[in-house]
Amino acid sequence: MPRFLAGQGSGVGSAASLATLLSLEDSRGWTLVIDERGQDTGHEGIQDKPQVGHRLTPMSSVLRQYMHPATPATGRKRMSDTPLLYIGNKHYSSWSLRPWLLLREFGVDFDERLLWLHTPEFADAVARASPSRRVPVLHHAGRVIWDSLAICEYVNETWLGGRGWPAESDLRALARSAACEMHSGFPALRQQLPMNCSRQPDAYRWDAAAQADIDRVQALWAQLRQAAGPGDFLCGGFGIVDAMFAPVAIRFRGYGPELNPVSRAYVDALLALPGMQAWIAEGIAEPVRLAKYESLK
Ligand SMILES: N[C@@H](CCC(=O)N[C@@H](CS)C(=O)NCC(=O)O)C(=O)O
Repeated sequence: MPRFLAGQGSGVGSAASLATLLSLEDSRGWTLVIDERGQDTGHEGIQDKPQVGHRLTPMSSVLRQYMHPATPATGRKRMSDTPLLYIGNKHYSSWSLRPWLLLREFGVDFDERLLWLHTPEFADAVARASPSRRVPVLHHAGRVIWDSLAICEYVNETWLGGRGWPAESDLRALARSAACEMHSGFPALRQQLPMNCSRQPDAYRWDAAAQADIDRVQALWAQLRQAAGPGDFLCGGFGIVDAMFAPVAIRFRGYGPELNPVSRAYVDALLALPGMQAWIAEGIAEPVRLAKYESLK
């Protein structure tokens, strides 16, 4: 399958010049794959705005196959009540994976629409679909729910009858704390070990801050596993807290940090989920690669 891997393009300094460049090139039938560098915005893996150094790559029919039609405007009622989840590239979008996996593992019927991150099409479509201009965002029954954790809570209330969290209140409090810590924390882990579905461990190493995040994740996992008793997942059976940590399993698989036996077993259990295997396979099959994440060696 052809692959669209961005190279080290010449720098384009500002968002304004980038927008001009993109619209010009887009009207000539090109799409882009961005090589981003620069400051992390604190968001998981994928950066907020292109920074410097990007190059445009011709769009092929292969990539067109993956492009989804224009999205309905925010607030416009869809004919179907089937929930519609907007996601980013499966290869990289760790935030998107979380609610997608929850829906999938609990067997909720849903439609998905993939918006290619860092394309002009993404900017247009996400502006219509999501008030935060980020994915994931869920449309259901005239409602728009954005942000991964809010979507998981909505899924839990609407389709899971509360099964997304442990029934026992002490364990539920722990699970919620861990899920929220994942949602708001671990910046060095997210920045230096971005999710990349096809990555294999190599000589690439991270700094002490990222290692401290890795250690903290493992301590958290051990605490929950000990509190929960039997079962493969953090609170026994799969739930929201596991969906929140699912991208970490892909990170650990791809970068190969040393893991204790409890963490190893948990990562293996997450990676063995049918939903995880499907997401990873579909991510690997995508025709887009972002050089920023592919060049971590
Ligand atoms: N806190 C949000 C973060 C969502 C987020 O940052 N999503 C990224 C993709 S993984 C995004 O949409 N970025 C927009 C962009 O790159 O332009 C959540 O939990 O859903």
